[in-house]
Amino acid sequence: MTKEEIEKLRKASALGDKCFDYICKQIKIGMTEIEIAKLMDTFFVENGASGLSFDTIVGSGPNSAQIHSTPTERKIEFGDIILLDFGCVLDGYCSDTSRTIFVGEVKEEYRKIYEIVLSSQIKAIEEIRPGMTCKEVDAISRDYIKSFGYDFNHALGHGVGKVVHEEPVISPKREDIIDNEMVFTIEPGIYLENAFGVRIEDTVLLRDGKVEPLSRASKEITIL
Ligand SMILES: [Mn+2]
Repeated sequence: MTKEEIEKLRKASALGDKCFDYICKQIKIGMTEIEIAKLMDTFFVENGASGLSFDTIVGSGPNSAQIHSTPTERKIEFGDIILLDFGCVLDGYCSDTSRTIFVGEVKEEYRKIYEIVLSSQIKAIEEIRPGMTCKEVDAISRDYIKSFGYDFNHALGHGVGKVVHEEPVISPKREDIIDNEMVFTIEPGIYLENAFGVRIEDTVLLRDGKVEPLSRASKEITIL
């Protein structure tokens, strides 16, 4: 990526951060997933985005266990977990961020899984270096998650640019080398079928040998 492209990606991610802050203030018990997704989509467009990187995901309660759920008429309840995966296109460049939040309280089982996913994501952010293969990068988060007896059925990440899913694909099957000036996502998750799921995703820049997150929305446990 060129400096100019990186700045555009940074701005797109920053708009994603603002959308997250906005929606956290808007979500109320009784709202549907579709209503929440529409509010996010409208926020993006009203704040300069030309469109969305992909269809916004709002998965609440058991719907959070689906990797890519489509928003439904399910109403938000007290004690819910909500998985949000959202991105906009700003000045021709995409953002892609996921956060998992809680309504009213955090059940102990949710907190436990959240902390494993978050630690696995931070571990990748801290340990990724240029010259690693995609497989090695993927393994940083995945091996950590596996050490608790879980796994996830998707790649750890993907490149982001003018299109939301670009090379490199950071999966256990890929031997491509990652390098400085690359922008990609780090998005580990744990999904417990028919129960709930957690994914935490940042779009990051690899520069000067280290990972710098472009998306900076809070990853502290967020209880609405
Ligand atoms: Mn993604």
